[in-house]
Amino acid sequence: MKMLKLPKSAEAYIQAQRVIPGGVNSPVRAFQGVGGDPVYFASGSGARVTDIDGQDYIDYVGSWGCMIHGHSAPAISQAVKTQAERALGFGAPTLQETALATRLAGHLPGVDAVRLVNSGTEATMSALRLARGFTGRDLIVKFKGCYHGHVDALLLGAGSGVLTLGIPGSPGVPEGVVRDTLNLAYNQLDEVDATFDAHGPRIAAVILEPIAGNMGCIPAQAEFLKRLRERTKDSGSLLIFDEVMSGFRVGIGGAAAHFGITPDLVTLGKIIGGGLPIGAFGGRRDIMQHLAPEGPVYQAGTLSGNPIAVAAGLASLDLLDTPKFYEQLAAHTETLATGIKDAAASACLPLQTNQVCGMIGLFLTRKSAVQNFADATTSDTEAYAKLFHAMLRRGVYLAPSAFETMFVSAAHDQDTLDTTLEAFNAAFKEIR
Ligand code: KE4
Repeated sequence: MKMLKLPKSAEAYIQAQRVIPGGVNSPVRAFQGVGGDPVYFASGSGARVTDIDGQDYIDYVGSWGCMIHGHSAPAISQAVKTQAERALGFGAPTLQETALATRLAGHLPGVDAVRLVNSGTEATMSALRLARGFTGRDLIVKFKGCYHGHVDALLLGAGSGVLTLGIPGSPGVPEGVVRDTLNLAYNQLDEVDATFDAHGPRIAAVILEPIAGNMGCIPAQAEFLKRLRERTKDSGSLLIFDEVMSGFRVGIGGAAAHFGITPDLVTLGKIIGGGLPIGAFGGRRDIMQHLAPEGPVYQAGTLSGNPIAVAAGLASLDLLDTPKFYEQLAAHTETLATGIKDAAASACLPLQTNQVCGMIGLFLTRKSAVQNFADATTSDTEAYAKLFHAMLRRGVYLAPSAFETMFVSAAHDQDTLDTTLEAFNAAFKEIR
């Protein structure tokens, strides 16, 4: 009997599962949110990626938001090559680290000093420790549906992988570690007021995604952020904006500038490394100076400030720092979001979308608005899974989970958007 020739990705997945848990190095990649086997990619250029079977896709994951300039942007690749020929790393200070920290502080409201780390998780974990060390308090407030990496203290009711896998927290996180974490409803003022009325003087910090991207894309409401800023200031708690995803995506000053609200600390990742492993956290000098070796709060990292990642990050920021960049990205985001809504409407499919520059959230729900985790979970995840595969077959790679965000890059030009919208029109009609 002629054996059915499996696509190379399917073969690769079988091999990977022998030596990597679940065959992947990050859970969301395993397609458990949409079914089927993950696609293995071999190369990327601009808005497109190519899998190991030679199939091309228009990519709306972009390494989860890192590739705002598209894949293999020449200036970033060249910066990496040049640095790699000099040295891969020292575990000692380099001029480039100071240059990147200076650039970040120069663009981000309220940031006087920055510490570079290696991932978004490291950034949020370190920012929490710094906030607790600076205030001498233990309580942390987070919001349902916001994901801040796999930090023990924040892995409860998180978005992204945890939400997709339906694990409200995770085994292995000791009760004592989450005892001091409060998990409130996003965009809702009553729980914020009640929590600060009851616990204000004990709260070290509030951490949130000011533009959530891990329960689908849900921007905070201005009134909600304003209240958080007021209540944290009044109670001596710190406000931490987790901008690992939104930083340098929605604008050169991030969500803080977008909303005109200055946090006490901000966490960063993804775009500031041009796609290479990086994270950072920064904020007011009087807070940051509590970090070792200047202060008592310990934080460290062998590869923190690695020159290759920093070179890629500097090149990425150079490409962003032009007046037209965000204007063009916002215009393309608007074109795409509008086209997707029109396509769903013509297929008589219930669809809500949220969007900010460079980010689109798709919610297959009849709700008139999606403003928090409870709204987001009314999304029809089975319908999303069908949409995902209908689009994949048409050469468009969406996030393999209903609770992620579509990322638009500078490389998604009008032709790319037109091709994408043709695929959405056909896919919506197929799945209705
Ligand atoms: P990393 O440790 O994955 O670099 O960053 C964690 C993190 C922190 N904060 C926010 C707002 C984030 O979005 C993330 C990571 N984002 C997910 C995408 N939804 C990463 C994808 C994955 O987990 O594989």
